[in-house]
Amino acid sequence: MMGASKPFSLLLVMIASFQVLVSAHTQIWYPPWRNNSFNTPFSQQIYPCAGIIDTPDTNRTLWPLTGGSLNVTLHDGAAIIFVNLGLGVNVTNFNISLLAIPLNETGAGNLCFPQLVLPSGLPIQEGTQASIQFATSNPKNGEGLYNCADITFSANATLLPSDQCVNSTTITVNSLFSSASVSSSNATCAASGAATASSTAKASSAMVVAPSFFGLLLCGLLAASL
Ligand SMILES: *[C@@H]1O[C@H](CO)[C@@H](O)[C@H](O)[C@H]1NC(C)=O
Ligand SMILES: *[C@@H]1O[C@H](CO)[C@@H](O)[C@H](O)[C@H]1NC(C)=O
Ligand SMILES: *[C@@H]1O[C@H](CO)[C@@H](O)[C@H](O)[C@H]1NC(C)=O
Ligand SMILES: *[C@@H]1O[C@H](CO)[C@@H](O)[C@H](O)[C@H]1NC(C)=O
Ligand SMILES: *[C@@H]1O[C@H](CO)[C@@H](O)[C@H](O)[C@H]1NC(C)=O
Ligand SMILES: *[C@@H]1O[C@H](CO)[C@@H](O)[C@H](O)[C@H]1NC(C)=O
Ligand SMILES: *[C@@H]1O[C@H](CO)[C@@H](O)[C@H](O)[C@H]1NC(C)=O
Ligand SMILES: *[C@@H]1O[C@H](CO)[C@@H](O)[C@H](O)[C@H]1NC(C)=O
Ligand SMILES: *[C@@H]1O[C@H](CO)[C@@H](O)[C@H](O)[C@H]1NC(C)=O
Ligand SMILES: [Cu+2]
Repeated sequence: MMGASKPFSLLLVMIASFQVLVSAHTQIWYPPWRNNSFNTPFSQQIYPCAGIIDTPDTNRTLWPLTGGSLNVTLHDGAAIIFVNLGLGVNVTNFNISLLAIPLNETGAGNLCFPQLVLPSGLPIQEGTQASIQFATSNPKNGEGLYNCADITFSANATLLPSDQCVNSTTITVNSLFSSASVSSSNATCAASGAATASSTAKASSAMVVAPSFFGLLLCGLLAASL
């Protein structure tokens, strides 16, 4: 009986690890993430930081005052990527965007930003504590995944050396809607409207909710900024 249960439990372990791989989402390597969000009771689906609290034990990485490196892995096939910053400890309001326009990413692999540029005018000085939120949205169903890394801004910090900051050749990254003109709000809104209309023909209506939502959101943002 024992002999028979061993391969069976091995199979269970294999199924369990396969499920982890299937649901494996994103991972922050640098600055080191708050904790391993693949472990229970954490879940990357929990906003804003996978259900992981910023405790006094949390690792805080020194990060340059003018913006630092971010090294992540995307395990899924496609993602709309946002990188946000929240100032302070235990922040819940990640209201500073470190990407001017969200990124449209396809393929699984590593993505490394040598230096994310900070918006000007932030109240950041030596020792300011903050958290970086790496947020992705599944372009097919809108599922959001979140991971956070905690930092302390400092002039002592360095950027990652280039041999430790590389993008995989397996992934493609563009600005969201880069194929459409962003020179006027009309062009972008017309393009996203057309994309929604054409995908409605071949996909269920639920599948197009997220793209059309992003289209409207981006149209609204662009219209507001014009
Ligand atoms: C960046 O991520 C890749 C794996 O995806 C890893 O090999 C490399 O060590 C990471 N670098 C740092 C500094 O975290
Ligand atoms: C915090 O950093 C230490 C030293 O780099 C490392 O050993 C530890 O695993 C990190 N903790 C977490 C939760 O990642
Ligand atoms: C963040 O808040 C939690 C719960 O309110 C608390 O336990 C924790 O110590 C706080 N973290 C820091 C770094 O103060
Ligand atoms: C990371 O999470 C584990 C539970 O998975 C917990 O035991 C540990 O204290 C956490 N580490 C930090 C630095 O919060
Ligand atoms: C972000 O939120 C904080 C706290 O709610 C607020 O003080 C700050 O002005 C906000 N910053 C921006 C850029 O909106
Ligand atoms: C940066 O280095 C200086 C000199 O070693 C030190 O006094 C200061 O505390 C460091 N800053 C941080 C945020 O660690
Ligand atoms: C990786 O791709 C991102 C997004 O296109 C880009 O900003 C970054 O500079 C690339 N990293 C490297 C090391 O070329
Ligand atoms: C994202 O990129 C993929 C392939 O690179 C492209 O087919 C798709 O239309 C793009 N989506 C948006 C919303 O820009
Ligand atoms: C934007 O589109 C509307 C309706 O399609 C049109 O009336 C208007 O002239 C367009 N504006 C520009 C700047 O192209
Ligand atoms: Cu996933």
